[in-house]
Formats: sequence, C-alpha cells, structure tokens
Amino acid sequence: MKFSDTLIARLRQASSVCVLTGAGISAESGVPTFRGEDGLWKKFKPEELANFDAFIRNPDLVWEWYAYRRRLIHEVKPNPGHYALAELEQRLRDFTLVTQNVDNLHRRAGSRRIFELHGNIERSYCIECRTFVSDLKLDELKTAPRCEKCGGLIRPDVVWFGELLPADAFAEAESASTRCDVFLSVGTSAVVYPAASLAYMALEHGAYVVVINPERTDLSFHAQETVLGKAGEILPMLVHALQKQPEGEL
Ligand code: BV8
Ligand code: ZN
Repeated sequence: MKFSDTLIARLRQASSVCVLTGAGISAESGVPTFRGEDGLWKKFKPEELANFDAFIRNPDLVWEWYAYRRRLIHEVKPNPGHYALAELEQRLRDFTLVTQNVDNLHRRAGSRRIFELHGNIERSYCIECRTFVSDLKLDELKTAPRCEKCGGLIRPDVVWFGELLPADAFAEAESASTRCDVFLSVGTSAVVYPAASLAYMALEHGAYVVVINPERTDLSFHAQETVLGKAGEILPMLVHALQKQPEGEL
C-alpha cells in the first residue's frame, strides 16, 4: 500500500491530528455496520428502535435489541484498526479520537483520549431520577429493567435520533476539528449529523482531510484524499509508514 507523499508528510509535520470513526472500524471485529450489506438498518428500523418515543412505546423491544448488541460486542475483540489508533495517540502530542460508535472497542484497544458522540452501550441510567446503573444483568432480561431507587425505566446511555449529543464531548470534538492539521474520517458513511459536520469544520480551517473507507463517501467529494481499503489493514500500514525513516534521511 503506497500512501501519498503528501499524506505522510502532512502527518509527520502535524502538531495536531483528529480522527472521527464510525461503524466501519468495528466491522472487522464482527460488529455489523448500520448501512452495509449485513447492516443493522437492513434488519431493524431506526425509527422503531433508536429514538425516545419508540422506547416509551415499547421499552421491552428496544431493550431486546440493545441486549442483543451488548452480547455481540462482549463476544468480539478490538481489531488492528483500533490498536493502530491507540498507537497513533502515543506517538502524537495532540491526538483526538472522536467516535460515533457505542461499542467501547476503542477503549478496550487502549485509546485514552476518546470522545463518544453517541454514548456507550455499556452504560445505562434511569429516565426519572437519572441514576446510572452499571451492573445490568442483560442475559436473562425479559422486560425492560427498572430503577431500584424510584422504579423508573432504565435506558441505555446512547444518543437516539432527535436527541442532543453530549455537549462536552461535542465541544471537544469541534475544537479538535478546528485546530487539527490532519483530519482522518475512518469507517463512516458521513451521513449522520452533527457528527458528519466535523470534517467540514476541519476543511474550513485548512486541515488535510482524508477518508479511509472501502468505498467513497459523501465526504470524498470534498476531502483532499480518499484511501480505499479496510481500516484494519490501512491504519496499521499508515502507522508503519510513519515509523519508517523518510527516504534519504539517515
Ligand atoms: C440531533 C447511537 C438535534 C444509537 C446513533 C442535518 C441534516 C439531516 C438530518 C439531520 C441534521 N441534523 C440532525 C439530523 C437528524 C439526525 C440525522 O443525522 N439523520 C440522518 C440519518 C440523516 N441526527 C440526529 O437525530 C442527531 N441528533 O441532531 O439532535 C436535534 C434535535 C431535535 C431535532 C433535530 C435536531 C443524533 C444522531 C445520533 C443517533 N444515534 N447511534 C445506537 O447506536 O443505537 S447514529 C448511528 O448511526 C451510529 O452512531 C452512527 O452515527 C450512525 C451510523 O453511521 P456510520 O457509523 O457511518 O455507519 P454506516 O453503517 O452508515 O457506515 C459504515 C461505513 O463504514 C460505510 O461507509 C462502509 O463503507 C464503511 N466500512 C465498512 N467496512 C469497513 C468500513 N470502513 C473501514 N473499514 C472497514 N472494514
Ligand atoms: Zn430512578
């Protein structure tokens, strides 16, 4: 895999790098994407499962779906794409990882500075008294769990459609996108907002924006480069290319 000299040079000179990831980076771990061939949205309707009204209408159905996804996520492991980003974080002074994924795989791969725009499936809280619940036993879950304190409905700590993103995480993502020299958009179809607007903020601030995806995305029309390939293959090679001594430099 030959990366463009410009990409390698911009990454080497970069004092600040921001990476946005989507479901594609977890595909090689066995976590289905949303819009892909075996995508979740092929089998399940977001309007029936990933919004608050649907949850209130039928909390058992929504929990059945999140319990299924949590079990799946517990059976998989981070892949070389996740580990390569954890390594980039070690190498670069100002590196920010922003993710749309709720699967906790970046953290399990050792990334530390992670901003989860759409929440985390491992956390849950009561919609009445906001108490967070960590030890939810989902395996034998038949009905939606209730709060031990007030009896209120427990919901997964994820951001559903029509809901605002966590303000602090989005503010950090915005500032990282507007100060970075290089912005990598990895494994995302870049159609869900406001997450998808971060790359355009980076473009407006003169960053070198690169899409890493087996196929071109909406962002590819605006980005400086699209590197076609799987994140689990491309990212380790990119880290390796950065480690290699530049030609001619002893
Ligand atoms: C909000 C958590 C304020 C839950 C998720 C502006 C314009 C249009 C619409 C809107 C807009 N602003 C707001 C909206 C509405 C909506 C939206 O964006 N709708 C879209 C669908 C048009 N946004 C919202 O509702 C947001 N909230 O705006 O609040 C507000 C309030 C009231 C009224 C209006 C506004 C909240 C959005 C968050 C929703 N929650 N997840 C859960 O996970 O259960 S979104 C969920 O879907 C994911 O988190 C992720 O964000 C998204 C899926 O996208 P991707 O991750 O990109 O995955 P996808 O499958 O699409 O693509 C995978 C890619 O990977 C593909 O390109 C594929 O080629 C590639 N790939 C495959 N294999 C690999 C690979 N890449 C690399 N390597 C591989 N091996
Ligand atoms: Zn409660």
